[in-house]
Order: sequence, then C-alpha cells, then structure tokens
Amino acid sequence: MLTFYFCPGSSSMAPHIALHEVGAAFEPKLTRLHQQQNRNPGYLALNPEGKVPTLVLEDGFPLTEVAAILWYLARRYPEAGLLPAGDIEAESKIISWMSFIAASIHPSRRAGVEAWRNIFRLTDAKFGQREWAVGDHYTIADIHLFRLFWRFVDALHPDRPEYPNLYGHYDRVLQRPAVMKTIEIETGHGYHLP
Ligand SMILES: N[C@@H](CCC(=O)N[C@@H](CS)C(=O)NCC(=O)O)C(=O)O
Repeated sequence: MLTFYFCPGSSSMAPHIALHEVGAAFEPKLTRLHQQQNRNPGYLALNPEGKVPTLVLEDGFPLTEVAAILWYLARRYPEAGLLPAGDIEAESKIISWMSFIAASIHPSRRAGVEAWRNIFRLTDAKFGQREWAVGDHYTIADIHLFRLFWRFVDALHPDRPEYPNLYGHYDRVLQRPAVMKTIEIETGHGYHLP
C-alpha cells in the first residue's frame, strides 16, 4: 500500500487531493511541521530535505516533490483522467504549468507579501478566462495551482476583483468531492501554518 506523509495546509495538500481523486488506498502519516516531526531521523531517512510531502511507493521508494507525486498518481490511475495521456502538447503544457508553480509561485512567498501578491497578479493574467489550466479538463496542473492559491487566500484574504480568474478557478476546484474531503480531513487535524 502507498504511505503518505503530510501536514495539513502545506504543499502536501495537493497530492492529498490527488490521492482522493484517484481513489488510491493509502496509509496517511500525519507529520506535524510545527512539532518538527519532519526533522526526526526516521523521516529524514525517507526525505533528507525534511519536507512534506513524501509518498512511499509499493516498492518502498520514497517519492518526493509535489509535481512528481501528482504525475505518478495520474499515470498510475489513468481512469481518473487527471492527465491527457498521449497528447504531447497537452502533457507539455501541464509540465510547463507545474514547473512554473513549483519554481516561481511557491518560492515567491519567502520573498515577502508584495512578491507573493505580484506573482499571483501575473498568474491571474497568464491563466486568463479559461476554465482549467490546460484544455477543457481538470488535471493535476489545476490541483497544483489550486493549493498555492488556496494558501494565499487563507493567509491574506485578497480582494476577489484583484484576482478574478484565479478566484473563478478556486471556486470550481472547491466544488470537487475529493477537494472537499481533503479539506474536511485536514481541518479535522487542525492547521498550524506559519
Ligand atoms: N519542492 C517541494 C517543496 C515542499 C515544501 O516546501 N514543503 C514545506 C511545506 S509547504 C515543508 O515541508 N517545509 C518544512 C521545512 O522546510 O522544514 C515540493 O514541491 O514538494
């Protein structure tokens, strides 16, 4: 069975949503960052960087990085339709979005509130008025984007007119049963976010 190390509201929220989307059986391992449970020797042996998420695969390999875990789940459970397999253009666009999210959106928070606001302004324009990040369907790129914007909304409560496209996307993703279930579970554990 898959084993999933996560902390509510953190980066691990995206693969947590995906695990529910695909209906995979997994053992959840709550790893409380505020209690430094990501720094104990057992966890560091799995993920030497001491970050969540980690998904331990059935062969024992500890898969790290949100984008890789999302990709694994989408490919492993193709019937969930989270990745348009076989469509090179669509797959490349998904990698493009996820690279941008991991490399530009995620680190911007550490650069301060104004940098954080600016990257979401740019992302809102880049996203435009489409329904989903790539093509006509909800994919792993939408899950990845949603979790970062969810965190931004939770922390700063930005005005809706400032980020109209991202708020529209946020509202659509929030309606998904797997997203509601993940939020319910994570809320039950409690958020201890900096
Ligand atoms: N590049 C990683 C980033 C993961 C990450 O930054 N996780 C944060 C929580 S959002 C973490 O575990 N921080 C704990 C620490 O650095 O001590 C990914 O995409 O999975």
